[in-house]
Amino acid sequence: MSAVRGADDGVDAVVVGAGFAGLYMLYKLRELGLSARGYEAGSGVGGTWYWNRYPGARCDSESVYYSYSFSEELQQEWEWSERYASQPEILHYLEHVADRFDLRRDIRFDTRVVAATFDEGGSCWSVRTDTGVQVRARFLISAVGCLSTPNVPALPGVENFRGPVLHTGRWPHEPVEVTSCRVGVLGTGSSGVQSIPLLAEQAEHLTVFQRTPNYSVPARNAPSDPVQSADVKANYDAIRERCRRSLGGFPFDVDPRSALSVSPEEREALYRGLWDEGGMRFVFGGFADVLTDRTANDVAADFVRARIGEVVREGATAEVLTPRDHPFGTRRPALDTRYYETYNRDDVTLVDLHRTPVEEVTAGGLRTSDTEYPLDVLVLATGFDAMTGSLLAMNIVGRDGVELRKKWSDGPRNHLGLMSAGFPNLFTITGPLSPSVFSNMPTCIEQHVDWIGDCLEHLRRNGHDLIEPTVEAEDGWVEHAARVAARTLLGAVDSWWTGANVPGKPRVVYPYVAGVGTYRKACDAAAARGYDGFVLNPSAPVRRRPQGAPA
Ligand code: NA7
Repeated sequence: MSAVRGADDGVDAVVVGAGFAGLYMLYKLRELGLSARGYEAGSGVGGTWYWNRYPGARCDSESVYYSYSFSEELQQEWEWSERYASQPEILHYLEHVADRFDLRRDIRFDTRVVAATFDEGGSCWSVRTDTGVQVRARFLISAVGCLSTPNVPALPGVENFRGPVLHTGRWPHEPVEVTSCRVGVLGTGSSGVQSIPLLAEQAEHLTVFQRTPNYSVPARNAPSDPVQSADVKANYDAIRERCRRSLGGFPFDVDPRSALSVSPEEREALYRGLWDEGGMRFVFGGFADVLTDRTANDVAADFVRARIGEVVREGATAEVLTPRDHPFGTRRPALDTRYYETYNRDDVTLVDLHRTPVEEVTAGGLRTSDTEYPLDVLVLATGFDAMTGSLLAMNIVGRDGVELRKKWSDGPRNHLGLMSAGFPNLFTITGPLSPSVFSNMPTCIEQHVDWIGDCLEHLRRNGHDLIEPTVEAEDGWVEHAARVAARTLLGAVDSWWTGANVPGKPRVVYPYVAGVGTYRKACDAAAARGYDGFVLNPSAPVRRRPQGAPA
């Protein structure tokens, strides 16, 4: 395997995106001796941590696990300052990684991939960018991230608003001064929950426009404890291995019992302990059936609801903030620092959009069905076209001129979340139908990059140029992922996990929810069996049923 023959500007691989996934992929390709070109729409590395600069932006995974494990030196030398790193610190970490491993020289910044077409004659990808560059590559590797295309709702009249309209996922790089401003925040997902307490402290008045109340768990952020950090570093191998075999990519797992098999006192004690520990331990460390049994789920949901009632002083406000329309954990729970306490402030107003929907944005504010709220700044914490938004925006065209967007018009179709039939040599790091956003992302990113690296090495050793899943394997995976999801409470709930937040988006459970450890075994098994479910070096399109043939 070598650079694409006959193409002056050919590289072995194009990697799209320079966040956690893209950086490690570039490192891996260099390690394999393959030439690579990275394209990144931002002016620097960082991906989601480059764009999400809103006040309070912070990781919901503890820093010591939300980090790379591929380099022992890196994980030993890097010191995190807090239990959960803030956006600037994670960005600094990724900049350090790019410099430490000299990755920037392979990346073209301020460059967005706008088209990628598989060239059957040349058995390679022809990739076009918005800067007019055309490059040919044997492999096309998407590292575009799961949460990178902002979901901007069509708000009537928004073009008339006199002040700035800021999406949390495209926050300005220069400081935003809101001290003497009336600020409105639309959205109470993780971005809203993180930014609202800080905006409330800064703004003259904050109005929060909430459609669906979210469950939020205290993060219990704190400065890093040097003794704990040293202990983690001394035991990193075992900790990382535990993450890789776990449900959520963390070094802790669910309690294997049913919530209903223990006494109310024992349940309360378990949840109280997890609540006091804070963060993802509460989300991923509860009883095994919390996401599969509605009654078991009520135990966790009631526990959180009771905490909201304890913190928020005004009863009517507490009720509006209390989620009752969906089970706990079926939408991504937020982690917070003083979120519910913020509603006890005199300079914060909560508007229930379920009761009084948005009618329009005016020049001076936002008008709901009963009131116009005067605003100087409007913050859209309205989320993302998650998991497929950025991937499909690349206009990927595979064999026979088939567009990925069309092929996936009823939902993503791929094998193991990694490759789609008819799109040879296209790999999707943390693609839909892989655990991705249902886990600690770096754990899954490293697993995918390692799997892809091993696969490329296997192709080279065996003299293959192409790899592509069979339609049968893909059908099997899509069906399996749907079956696993159907055993949970997730599918019935509107969320960005089910694509319900973007009008017209196909409605499926996008992440693979059987767990990180289970998923890893499936990927490892396919590789160990000589890439079972894939065809290597296919000279012709992989078997398709002839039209009209019996199914
Ligand atoms: P989310 O979790 O998708 O939250 C978006 C929020 O914006 C949510 O409260 C939505 O209400 C609200 N929203 C979206 N569109 C509208 C309109 N048109 N009107 C009113 N409210 C609206 O995105 P985040 O950025 O907070 O978090 C994304 C992930 O990033 C997060 O889970 C972490 O993994 C990191 P809705 O719930 O749809 O009623």
